[in-house]
Amino acid sequence: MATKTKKTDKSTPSKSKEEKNIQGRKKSGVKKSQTAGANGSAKKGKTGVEQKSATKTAKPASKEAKAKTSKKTAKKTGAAKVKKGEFSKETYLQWYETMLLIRRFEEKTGQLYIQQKFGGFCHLYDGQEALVAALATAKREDDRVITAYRDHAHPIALGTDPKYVMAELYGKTTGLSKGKGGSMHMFDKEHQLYGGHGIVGAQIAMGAGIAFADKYRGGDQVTYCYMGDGAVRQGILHETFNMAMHWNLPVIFVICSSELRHGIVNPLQHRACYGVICLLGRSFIRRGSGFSEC
Ligand SMILES: Cc1ncc(C[n+]2csc(CCOP(=O)(O)OP(=O)(O)O)c2C)c(N)n1
Ligand SMILES: [Mg+2]
Repeated sequence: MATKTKKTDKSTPSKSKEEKNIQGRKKSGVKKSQTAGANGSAKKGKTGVEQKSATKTAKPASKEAKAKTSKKTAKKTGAAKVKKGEFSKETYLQWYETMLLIRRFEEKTGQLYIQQKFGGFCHLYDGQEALVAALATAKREDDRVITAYRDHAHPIALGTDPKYVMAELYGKTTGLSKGKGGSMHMFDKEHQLYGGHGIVGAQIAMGAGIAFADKYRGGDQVTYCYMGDGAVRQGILHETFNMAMHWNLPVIFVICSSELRHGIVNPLQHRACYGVICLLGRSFIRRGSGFSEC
């Protein structure tokens, strides 16, 4: 991300809407996880597409020189298109890279599971990769993430080396949860991933609890709480939404259907289901509260 060219270089990715939003809550500078890509390139010190553009555009220069480099950069990266759209080309590439990494990882995981190389459960996330890839971009380094049992993709999107996820599947001590959790219980302290939970809906209340703790301590972190559409029918969701609304908790509930996998969605059923979820969500929108639909 090109943060230093904010005033002069309007065509650089730094102007894109999502990056502005990310920086809105930031206390100082752009953090590593947002600049270097969500696929672990920050951790490994690789030069991600965003890093490249940042180094190219961050050089101090005169106004004329800056204008020239901005045109050149725009030509090379296609950043000029950002003016019309909301996201930069770099961001799209970053998302694609993350989605592809997750898909390839899960394809291999599925094969190994069928070959009975590891035991326990194995829930895949294919078809839902875009969700974690996009939200990993929005997430600040210290924001929290909690999800259900379909959780291989989350640590990968957050920047964990996939080998630690695979080690967890194999029950190795080098795994994310020291081999004690397996497929459904991926935890990653470094990336603020609070699991991986097997009980449908359990993470809903825990997500709100984490958000409450942050608010209570005076922090400005946000908790991303993922759930499947089936979890919406759990009673705890209603209790949690109610409390989150009243206490104005910094928690984002992300609901996604695993039926998106392989495009097996029945459009009518799908629409009906999401219609109900939207109505339910709307009933918790209160004036002055942070609740809103998207
Ligand atoms: C409290 C509870 N009830 C039932 C189950 C059994 N169960 C496992 S997966 C599942 C479906 C959950 O659907 P959804 O939340 O939409 O997640 P998806 O698998 O579609 O991602 C159920 C009912 C469970 N794990 N926990
Ligand atoms: Mg579902």
